Amino acid sequence: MPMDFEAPPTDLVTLTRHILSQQLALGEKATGDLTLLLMGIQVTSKYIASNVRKARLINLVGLAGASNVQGEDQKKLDVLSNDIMVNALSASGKVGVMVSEEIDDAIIVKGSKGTYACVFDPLDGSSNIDAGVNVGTIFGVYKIKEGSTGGISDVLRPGKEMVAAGYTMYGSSCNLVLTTGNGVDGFTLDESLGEFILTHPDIRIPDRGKIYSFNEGNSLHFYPPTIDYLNSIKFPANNKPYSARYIGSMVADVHRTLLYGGIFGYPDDKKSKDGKLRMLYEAFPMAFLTEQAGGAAITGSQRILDVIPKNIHGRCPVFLGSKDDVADVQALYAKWDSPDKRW
Ligand code: AHM
Ligand code: MG
Repeated sequence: MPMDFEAPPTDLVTLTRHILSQQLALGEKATGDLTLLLMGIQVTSKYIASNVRKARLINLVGLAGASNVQGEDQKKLDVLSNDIMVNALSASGKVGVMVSEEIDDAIIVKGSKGTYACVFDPLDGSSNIDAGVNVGTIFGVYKIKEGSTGGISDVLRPGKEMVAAGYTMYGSSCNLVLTTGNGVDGFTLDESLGEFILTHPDIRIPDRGKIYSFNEGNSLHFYPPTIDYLNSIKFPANNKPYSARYIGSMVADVHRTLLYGGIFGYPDDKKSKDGKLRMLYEAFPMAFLTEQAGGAAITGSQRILDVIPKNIHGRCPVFLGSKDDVADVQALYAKWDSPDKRW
């Protein structure tokens, strides 16, 4: 019988249902371990989201009084988010090795028979935390190689070997964006249900965008290809310059780039020879997501997912987004990298 009112949808696709359906599609090959690990990340995201939202009210703003391995002051929310992630992933029983931005050494989960390694930045965008501006959790997952006893070699691997990656953005809405190597899907937390609902199925990044997202305050230090690239989109021959949008939280800047297209960049420069962003838990997961959405992600000259990390907190330059925009950067790097032009 037809309804005479606008009924709410009765067939909600929750994140749990989505992950389970991907597991079922794999048939008997699937062990369910990745499903349980991702369930753990889902719960941590809700818990961190709740703390971020209340931070100002429950004395969670400000410094924790310690610094991390990169010498950065840790905020209270950095420390809390890290503890939430480490506890939940250890308890999942599916993780043998973890790397967190907030912890100097890799964490080997004692007695775990976990078959996955998880790398994460528990709360990225520290400079924005206390202003209530968007921050996020970034994560990547490797499958521990057969025969490995679970150690640092399980994470010192190129990003192209990740089996899953994603981020949760804590903003005006809480969004979890995930890839397991089969496209990218975005979910929005319905706080009344306590569930992430599929709101952005099969995210595809446009081939070319109109927005650029760089910290141009570092221009003094930029190398010639970055300067040439930025000039080419600010003073183009067609008189249609790109718009600038830069939040300073990678999760938020990449989220916008995935949805609207354009380019996000944190280049290497004369001051920071490898750029700022950490390979394992910032550059790789975001590069994996971007490629899965049909975009591209490079260091300037090289595909990010091909880079082999030398240490767990190593950094690399990042240019990611619409594939035609990224190709323009790569062409300038190739030109400046020729023997007579090298900076
Ligand atoms: P963090 O891990 O200490 O938060 O630093 C990473 C953040 C990224 O989210 C963002 O893209 C970048 O640092 C912004 O850096 P800057 O303030 O130099 O523009
Ligand atoms: Mg970070």
